[in-house]
Formats: sequence, C-alpha cells, structure tokens
Amino acid sequence: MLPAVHLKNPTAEEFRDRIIHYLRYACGLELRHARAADHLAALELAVRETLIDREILSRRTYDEVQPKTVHYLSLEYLLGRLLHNNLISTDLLVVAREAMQLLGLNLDTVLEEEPDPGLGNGGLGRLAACFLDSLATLDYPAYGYGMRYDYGMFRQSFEDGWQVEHADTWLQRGFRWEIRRDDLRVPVRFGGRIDWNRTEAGGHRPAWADWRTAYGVPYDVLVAGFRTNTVGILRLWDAQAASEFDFHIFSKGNYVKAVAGRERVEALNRVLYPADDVEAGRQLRLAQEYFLVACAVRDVVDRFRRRHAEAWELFPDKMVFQLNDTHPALAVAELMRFFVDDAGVPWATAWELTRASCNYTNHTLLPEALETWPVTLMEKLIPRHVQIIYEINRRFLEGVKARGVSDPDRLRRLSILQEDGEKRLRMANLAIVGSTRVNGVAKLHTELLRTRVVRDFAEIWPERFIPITNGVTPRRWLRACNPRLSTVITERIGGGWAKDLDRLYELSAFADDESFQDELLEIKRANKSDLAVELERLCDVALDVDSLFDVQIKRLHEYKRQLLNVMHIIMLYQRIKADPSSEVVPRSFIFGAKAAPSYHMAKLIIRLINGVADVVNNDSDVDGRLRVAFPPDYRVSLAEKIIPAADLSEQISTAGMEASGTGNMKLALNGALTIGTLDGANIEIKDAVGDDNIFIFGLTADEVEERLTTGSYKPWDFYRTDLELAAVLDAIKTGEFVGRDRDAVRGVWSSLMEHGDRYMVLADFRSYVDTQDRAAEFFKDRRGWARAAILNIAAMGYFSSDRAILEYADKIWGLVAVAVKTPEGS
Ligand code: 26Q
Repeated sequence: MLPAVHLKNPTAEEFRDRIIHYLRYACGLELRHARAADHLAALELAVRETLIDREILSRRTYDEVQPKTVHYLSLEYLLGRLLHNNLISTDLLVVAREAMQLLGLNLDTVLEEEPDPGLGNGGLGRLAACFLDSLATLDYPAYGYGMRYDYGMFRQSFEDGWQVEHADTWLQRGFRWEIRRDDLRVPVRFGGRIDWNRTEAGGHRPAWADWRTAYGVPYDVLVAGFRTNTVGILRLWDAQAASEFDFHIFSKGNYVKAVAGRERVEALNRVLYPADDVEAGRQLRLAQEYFLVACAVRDVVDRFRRRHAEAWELFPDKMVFQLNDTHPALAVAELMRFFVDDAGVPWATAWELTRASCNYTNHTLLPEALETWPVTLMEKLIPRHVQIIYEINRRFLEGVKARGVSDPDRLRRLSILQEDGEKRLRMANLAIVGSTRVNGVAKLHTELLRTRVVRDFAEIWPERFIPITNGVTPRRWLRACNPRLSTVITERIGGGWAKDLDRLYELSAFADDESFQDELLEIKRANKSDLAVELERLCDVALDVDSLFDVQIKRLHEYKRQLLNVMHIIMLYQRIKADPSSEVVPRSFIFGAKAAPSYHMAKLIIRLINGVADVVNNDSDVDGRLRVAFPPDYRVSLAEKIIPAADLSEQISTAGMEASGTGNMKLALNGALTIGTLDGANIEIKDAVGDDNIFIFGLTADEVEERLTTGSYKPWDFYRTDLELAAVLDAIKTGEFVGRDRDAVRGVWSSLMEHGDRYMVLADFRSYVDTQDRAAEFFKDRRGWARAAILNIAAMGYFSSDRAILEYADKIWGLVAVAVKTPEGS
C-alpha cells in the first residue's frame, strides 16, 4: 500500500498544529521556549511536508509514464530564499500567515530569518534557478544537477571603502529544504593511468587503470511548481572519500595520513569559485567540474537502466542534457566513456547517442572568458577523458577535411586542442562539437556568436546555432517580491498573469488611466519607503523617497561600466559645486555589486564608488539632493527589496559585451524605466516597450567593434573636447574622493587614459550624460513617467522564464509536459 497522500491544503488550525508538531519533534521545543530560528525551522518543515507529498506523486507518475526528461547541468544555482516562494507555489501563504498569527508570531519576521543560499555568482546561476521554477510550473519532467558547496558566494563587507570577503556559512544553521539520499550514492573515478591492452585482432585497446574512487552523495532540494502538483528535483552533490580510501596506507599502519588523505577528496565541494571570468582556472575547479558531470551522468544512466535496461538506442529519446555554459562540458567525454568503456557500445554509435542527447548554452562574448584547460592538468585527473577528447577531435577534424575545409588556420581554430604554447583543451569547442544545439541567450548575442566568437563552427553547421532569449520567473520577481504591485495588477486583469505573463499586456489599456497611474505611483513610493528604511539600517544613508531611485545592481565588471555611472554622479556633484543654487532633480543612486576577490580593477571601482558616496552624502552644498547608497553583500534577498523600489534601471554595458542581462528584465517588470545601451536583451526590451518608454544611448556593437579593431579610438580626443568629462577625469586622477587611497585608486584613471579604455567609457560619456538629463527632466512629469512604467510592465510578458523554457522544450529538448496524477478520491 502506498501511503495516503493529502493534496488538500490544511486549514490554518491544522497548519498551526503541524508547526507545533515540528517544534516539538524536530527541534525538541515547546512554543514558549522556541526562538526565531526555531520558528523558521518548524515552518519550513511544515511546508516541506506538502512538497514531499507532491514529489512522491510526481515520481510515481514518471515511473509509470517514463517520459523524456531534461537534465540541467550547472556548476551554479543562485536559489535565494525558498520559504516565501514555496508558500506561494503551494498556495499556503495565507494559511501560514494565519497559523503564525494563531501562534502569536509574525510571518514576515520569520521569513527574514531564512539564510539566502547563494550557490552561484550572478546571472548564469540565477537563470538556472528561474529555469527550475518554470520547468516545475510547466509540468516538465526535469532534474537540475549541481554542487552542494559548503561555502557559497562570499559575504561582502566594506572596510574604509574597500571590499572585504568573508566565508558564507549558509549551512551552519541547517538547511531544511534538502533531503540526503544515501541510497543514490555514486562512485566517481579519478587519477591513475592508461594501459594499452592487446586486442584479439592484434590492435591496442586503451584501458583506464589504477584509478581511485571517490563517492558522490546527492542531496535533493524539492522545487515546487506554481499551482500544480509537479515537483522537480535539484540534486546537489557532496563528495565523500571511499571508506577504503588509501587502504594500503592504512594497512601499513599510517592511520593519521590515511584519514588526512580523505580531506583532499572531501574538499571537492568545499567552495564555489567566486570569479565570474575564467582567470581563476585552478585544479580544484577542474575537479569540481568533472565531479559534477561524473555524478550526474552516472545518476541518469542508472535511472535509464532501471527503466529501459540496456536499450541504449533509446537513450536520446528519454534523456536530454542541457549544459549551462562550458563548465559541465566534460559531460560529452564522460558519456562517451560510459558508452564505450562501460556499456560496450561501438564508438560511432556512442557518438551518435552522446551528441543527440547534449546541448550547450553559451553565456559569454568575451573571448578571454572562454574556458580552456591545460592538457597536463587534465591528464593527471582524468587521463581516459583526455584520450577520448583527442579521439573526438581527430574524427571531427577528419570529417571537416572530408567536407573540403583545408585552410590550416581554420582547422587550427576549429580544433578542440589549442597547440600554440602550452597545450590546452578548449571547452567551448568540445561542447559545440558534442551538441545537437548551441544557443545564445539573446538575439544580438546569438548573432555575435555566429559572426564573431565561433564563426568557423557556424559556417560549417549553421543550423546548430539558435537564439533563446533569457527570461525571469514572475513568481519570485513580481508576485513574491512586490506584493503591492501584484495585488493591483490582479485587481485590474485577474490573477492569471503569474502563470501566463503575456496577460500583462492587458495593462496597456490602463496606461492613460489616471487612477491606475496614481495607484502605481503610490505603490512605487511605498516600496521606496520600505527600501529607504532598509538602506538606512544597512549603510546609514537617508534617502528622500521622492527622489529618483537610480539603480545599478549586478556583478562588478569593467564591461558593465559601473565606472560610467559613478562618473555621472561626480559630474552632477561638480555641477552643484559650481552653482549650489542650480536646479537638480533629486536622485538616489543605489549600487549592489560584488567584485571577484582577485579582480583588482573591480575592487578599485568599488573603493571609488564608496569614496564618492562619502563625499556626496556629507556635503552641505548638496543638501540631500544627491545620495549614494552602496549596501554591502548584494545577493538575491537584497535584490528582492531593491527591484520593487527602482525608478531607473542602469543597463549600461559596452555594446556587444553583455550576453543578455536578466536584471534588466526584473527591473522593467517592476515598473522601472531602463537607461541602457543597445546590448544583450536591452535591444529586445526596447522593441517590446517602444522607443518612447526607454532611454537608449551610446555606440552600437558594430561601432564599438569598428573602433576597437581599427585602433581609431582615442580616449584623449574626448578628454580634450568635453569640459565636464575632463573635470570628472581630473577629479579621479587627483584622488579627490578617496583620501589617502589616492595612489591606489589612480589605477582607475590609468585604465581609461593610459591603457586605452577598452570598455569605451569615454566614448559613451556625453551620450550617457545627455540621456540622463532627459530622464531627470521626464521624471518631473509624474503621470508621464507612470504611463511609461505601465507600458514597461505590460510589455514584459515575453521575458518570463516560462516562455524561455517553452522554447527550450520545443526547439531543443523535444520535451512533452506530463500532468502529475493525483490518487483517486483526492
Ligand atoms: C569559469 C571557470 C572557472 C571559474 C569560474 C568560471 C565562471 C563562473 C561563472 C565563468 C562565468 C560565470 C558566470 C557567467 C555569467 O553569469 N554570465 C551571465 O549569464 C547571464 C545569463 O545568461 C547573462 O544574462 C549575462 O549577460 C552573462 O554575463
């Protein structure tokens, strides 16, 4: 008998009793002794019960239907807090609020207790989390595979304006959303050497010998779909040394050394690499990438075998992989190793099966950010895979030559093996060769991939490259984070939008409705007021809620040009200093950004922003008309507070460098207007909202490319012809804002004036500043601004991650939604 599954939600009283039950039997406490952390724990367990019931139904359905299933492979998942979203997905929000009230507790206070699991760096990791939400909501059978890092994204503080990193101990107070699955533990081989065995036919067959074993132990995080019984699984792997690990050392009596040896294996999932570029390409990172891939492939193959035995020809019809950038590209080699070495499938068939089941999403345009690994490093860790990749490459290049490509330069560029200097393997080339589809994350990005970054591949396989523009989940990024706006939207157009975001288009009918405009302005003001309270607490700045909230929240990277933003602030400051009585539209600049710990220039820019904040916020001539707030430790839970309060969204990357951006979508969805370049998804946002409802400035991607490749760009020309720009640059050079750190921060000036200004900050400065002036002027027309904001919200339907996932399912995965069956009589 299967256990009875209740799908009917409990009443507030029943739910209260569930909470009391968990307080008692999980925390060992009576209510009167419980503290905030215990309230959180008990509430989480009470919600988890509902998730588990639905998960069991989902697994039962899939065991019966045996549907095609997608496996999203990603080194990062930037989940953010889960309780609030799980309450919304399960429709338990109201019940939980009442139950907490019955206990004399406040739900919102408890929600703020939850730590924010940050197992990712930025956009790529957050995209993976949005995709899991959409997959479950749309009833697609899906698994996410990732790493259970002990330490996620570092916590950031500022000391004298400088970024300081601290360990993120997110697991310390326990993480109740995961379920450890010891029954699904898998072995992972690494190290050793290759033996050449004679075959009966007299040839040589390579065999991997003397490898050691580590184990992967999965922890499942349940991902509830919104208003559906489907629950997806995010399977995060933990590395465990084998109990017999280094047994020979044991047997020689060196117990301490043997135990110490275990640490090396178990360090595998110790920490998330905080770079969002590849510079930090270290041995441990390669081991992490391999470990994830080996665990995931084994898990999928085991499940396939349970359902379809050795019918490998069915594999691509049942199992499909999506590689989130090249980080899990070794999946191609690991699948080949499995088919050829373990399953005894001939190479050519194995290759067909592998390529038919793998697809790769590219997230970058910066050539220096493409991942490559030294062959010598790889040979030490996974000698057999290196050999397999060489063979994949040999056959690939043979095939290309057979198709008439003979230009040696072209062949060199196509090769997976980079041979000039130290031999390295190019993971993007491996991923492209081993995939059915390669997708870019916005239209422009895909076009630039085809014509610049991987042009040689697009010429031989044009059909392989397709665009799928990113999206964001409206459950977290509107319904959960902005309840006020959600409520008025639902009042006007009904609640269907949360599952069908195109419905927002119906709001366009209210763009000129003054009562709706006023409602929107009131909501924005209330959200700004909430944020002001929070920012006062976080960074001790008082913001004027009637000022324009100008927001740039994203990783600190030169190409994202936080520097351009701060130069605009300096210019406004200088205008006020030159004439304190001049009219300025009051503005509050809000930054959120972490710099990779080894990214020197990014850290200098953080120091500069903090310096400018210090001066501007404390100058009596400014008189509160300009304020700069840079709260430390930007993360998902802080984004959820900033985004609903934003008036202006800064999306100002150098054109051609931001693959897509997703913060741009979240901000517009919450009624912020965008000031941006024609880059990434900004272009598609402009097309959706119309030219009058967005502030576009700056060079196009083609103009940037032309100036950079011809060497015609001369930063000094701009210095000489623009007085306001020159004054800003002089102030940066002399260290006006950074006190005794002037010499250190001078590097920022040098990057612009002595090292060629690679990101064309000077070229876009005038156009940016003039566009900012226009935005400020427009902000004074409150109704006009509200109208534009409504039209932005109304046009964001396309940027739902549901639309993106439907496109992946249709154009790449060939996936069919499966309704989860409820037991009879429920
Ligand atoms: C690679 C090797 C070693 C160490 C770290 C890394 C690494 C880690 C993270 C490289 C890149 C990343 C993250 C990249 C990223 O977040 N890209 C962003 O992806 C978003 C989703 O598609 C886009 O919207 C952004 O434009 C893109 O910058």
